[in-house]
Amino acid sequence: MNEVVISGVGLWHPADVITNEELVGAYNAWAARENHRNADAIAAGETTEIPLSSAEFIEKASGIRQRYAYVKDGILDIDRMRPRLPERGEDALSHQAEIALNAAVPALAAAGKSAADIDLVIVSCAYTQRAYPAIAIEVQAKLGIDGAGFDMLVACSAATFALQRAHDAIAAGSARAVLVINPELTSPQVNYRDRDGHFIFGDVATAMVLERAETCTALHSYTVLGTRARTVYSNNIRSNFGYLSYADDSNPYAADKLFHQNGRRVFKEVCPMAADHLLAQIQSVGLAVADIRRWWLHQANINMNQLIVRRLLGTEPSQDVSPIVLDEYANTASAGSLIAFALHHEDLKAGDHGVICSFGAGYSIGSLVLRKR
Ligand code: CO8
Repeated sequence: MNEVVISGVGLWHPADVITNEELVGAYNAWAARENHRNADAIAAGETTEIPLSSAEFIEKASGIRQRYAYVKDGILDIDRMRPRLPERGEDALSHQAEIALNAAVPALAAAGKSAADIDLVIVSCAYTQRAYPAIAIEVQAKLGIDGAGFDMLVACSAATFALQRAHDAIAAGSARAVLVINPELTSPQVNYRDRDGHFIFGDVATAMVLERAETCTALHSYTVLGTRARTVYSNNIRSNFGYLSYADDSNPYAADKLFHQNGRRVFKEVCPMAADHLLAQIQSVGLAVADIRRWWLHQANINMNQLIVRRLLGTEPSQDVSPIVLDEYANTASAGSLIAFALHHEDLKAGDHGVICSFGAGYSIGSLVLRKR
């Protein structure tokens, strides 16, 4: 088996920011208008008042202060409350391929690799904007890569599960180097009229290059000591968006077609699963928790991350040990742990160990144990 390394990482975020205050301002203006419209029905007990949101609640409950939006226009407009995304023609570069390229190009540069070095492109994220042709093949063509590309979806664990696929392909010898890209365009799937979920997500793209150790020339590189993927079926995070709506006559724009969750249940069920998974993963490569210099964890909720690390280490986690990026980026589906890695890896010393771990819808948990070279 070939030794596999991560040799390049790329991160891109949109220019537009939406703060908690802006988001709550728009939601509350919409809720107040609806409540005013329905005042008689509310007074008669026929319907209930729509509750207001609060920026303080959002930051305290999640750690999120702002999020990036690929297209901000439309999201804060109470007559619309979704991004106003211009449709592109079939001959134009698609939105998702564009943001994928924005992360892929710096990842290739960091690895010192060109299109000729890559055999496989995996685009892996929570949603792709179409079923086919694969976004990965569009990106492959744009970069001039002669090989194969495919898309895969595993919600919040899409990135780590794709990194496992990349690792296995290189280890087995079916690819020399693999480009994994996570163009997380989440804002079109957010229900900005749902108080429980309107604040959770942001848009971003991340990418990584994996290759055989012997071809690596990168300044910062990491041997992949082990990978682990686990899924346990749960309905607590769900989107019913899909191609059957055309045939089953359901409303393709109904609330159940957008992201919805039972956040409290997710919190309670996923934290212990993630901690147990990480412990087993670290032990399986012959390491102990104390050997891990840095934890690049999924970024859904700051309290969740602190609970998991506290459970593992028995101490209060610091930003140095377990960096938090969701205050700036919010939950970016599968890209969160890779953003944490992209922004917080260069200071590690040769021999230091770190863990990338995602957890979320499915449920799905994915992890990689790394050693800096
Ligand atoms: N403003 C003010 N009050 C609020 C708000 C708000 N916006 N929202 C809820 N409240 C109220 C509630 O009504 C409740 O009031 P009461 O006590 O009177 O009933 C109170 O605040 C507490 O509500 P919760 O119990 O719901 O609040 P929590 O403390 O549990 O925090 C969280 C809510 C932040 C959602 C938290 O539960 C959480 O983060 N859970 C984990 C969720 C998670 O990790 N989910 C993963 C989802 S991501 C994923 O898997 C990827 C999916 C694919 C990508 C999708 C792209 C769109």
